[in-house]
Amino acid sequence: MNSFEKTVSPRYTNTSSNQTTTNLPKLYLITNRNLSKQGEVSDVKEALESGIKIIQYREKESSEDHILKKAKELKKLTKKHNALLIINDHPKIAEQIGADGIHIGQEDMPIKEAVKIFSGKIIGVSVSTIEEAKQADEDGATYLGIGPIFDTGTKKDAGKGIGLEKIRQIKKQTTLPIVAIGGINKTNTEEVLKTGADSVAVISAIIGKNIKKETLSLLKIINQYTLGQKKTIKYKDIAKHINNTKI
Ligand code: TZP
Ligand code: MG
Repeated sequence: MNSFEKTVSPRYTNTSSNQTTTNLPKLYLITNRNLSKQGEVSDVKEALESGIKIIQYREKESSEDHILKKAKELKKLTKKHNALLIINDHPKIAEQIGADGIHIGQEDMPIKEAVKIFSGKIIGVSVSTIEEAKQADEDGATYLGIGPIFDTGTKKDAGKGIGLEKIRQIKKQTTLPIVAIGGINKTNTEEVLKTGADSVAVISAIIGKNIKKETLSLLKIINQYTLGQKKTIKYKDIAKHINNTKI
């Protein structure tokens, strides 16, 4: 296992038990320029300071120069906080700034091509059907973004929510880590996690709101759920969780 696999790869083989281990952070924040009140860089800085460990820079409207400049700033911040930075599309920019990975949709570059360019890095792929999920797994994706789970106003062309059952169905077909996305917020995070999703990705639950407050609320829900799932919890682990949650 190389240092990348140990620290950031969401899928690696645990050599002692020979089982696939998931270490994708459980709360995944995606930037959004339109909803942002203070700019994406400030949004990300506050979210990182509140404990978020994975950020996706997703920018659809700006020039490549602008995206490159912002991506560099975000990389500095995520590095400082020991968090992952994923770039939506823009493989060249992702490579140039040394991002931890890219996220691609069904209409973007072929997954196999991304695997060639980003070998050893994270390649997230958006899927909404079992067929797309199986194909992405076969082609070498490192995680699946499944959505939209619920209806969302943030991505206008996302279509209707596909529902929680779809996560359960896809989970039966793949061992890849699953990031659920679309309409996820404080009121439904727990039911999303109950499906077996490894991570929840959010935009409007955090962006455009009080970033620190909303991030901490979501992390608290996630930590409580995760603690509840553990069969044996050492006292030290509980103390660590409570400290991390800062509530
Ligand atoms: N992909 C599927 S739904 C979505 C994306 C990028 C938008 C999610 O935004 P929100 O505000 O968390 O529903
Ligand atoms: Mg895309």
